[in-house]
Amino acid sequence: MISGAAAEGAKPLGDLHGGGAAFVVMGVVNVTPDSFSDGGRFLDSQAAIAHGLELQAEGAAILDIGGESTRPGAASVPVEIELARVVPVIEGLVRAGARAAISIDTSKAEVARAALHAGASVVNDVTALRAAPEIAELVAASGADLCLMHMLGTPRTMQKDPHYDDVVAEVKRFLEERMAVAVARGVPEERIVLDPGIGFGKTVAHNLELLARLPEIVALGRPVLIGTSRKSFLGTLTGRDVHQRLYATIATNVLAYERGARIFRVHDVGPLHDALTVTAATVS
Ligand code: HH2
Repeated sequence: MISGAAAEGAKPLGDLHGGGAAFVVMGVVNVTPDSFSDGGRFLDSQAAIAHGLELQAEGAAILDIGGESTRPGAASVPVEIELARVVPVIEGLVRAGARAAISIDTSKAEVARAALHAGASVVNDVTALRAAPEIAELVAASGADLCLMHMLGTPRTMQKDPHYDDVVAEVKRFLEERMAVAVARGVPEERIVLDPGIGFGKTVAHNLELLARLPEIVALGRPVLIGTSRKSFLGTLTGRDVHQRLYATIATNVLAYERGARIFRVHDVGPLHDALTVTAATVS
């Protein structure tokens, strides 16, 4: 039995589906030297902990801690290094009394296990259990939530000429299949969150089509998480560099809320929280 925060019976993220105006902002805490927008800024664990607490104060209800970049072309990180990056940050946030749920952004079972022990209550697996299917059993045993994301290929290959006949139908089918795998391995359906994986093996047109037809993914009946924050398709559309994409990030998240997404993974929590508060009050 895992003894982290998940074991204390955190409310399932699944409660968010179809639940009217509720939304959750997931703040990004990258403990990496090479993440595409904030690499190296929070590699020191004290800086990462302070950043997480700041994002919580700005309205993040989940803090997503990552120790391996998934940017296009990124190389994988040895397990000991990933553990050394993320575990002290999770422990520090727990010690500091963080109220936000802690999510571990990993595809490695060893990292998921250690993070759950340290107090994480969400596992965010961008490979949707393809890299380490045993993450499902760890999640099931701990009572944590599990985010399953679509990616075509791996970070190393995903942006090399991605092709789909119908991107939305294919992403939907993939998420349905991965959810069935998670449930077969013991994860309760109400603990599963789905993510179409914006930017993970997609052209600009694919990303836009997924956003436009998001209700087809929402129709799977699980809360949908969306991650557009600062991503390169926004740079292509606006001509802005990575640190000037906040307005574009807000536009896509407001649109995604209106089309049924309920969890929003962003770097700039305060502005997104304001934008989604007004959006939710308007459209509900
Ligand atoms: N995007 C990134 C990382 N993890 N997880 C989910 N569920 N959805 C996403 O869209 C998503 C994700 C990439 O963003 P970032 O963490 O800022 O960059 P990097 O992977 O370079 O660390």
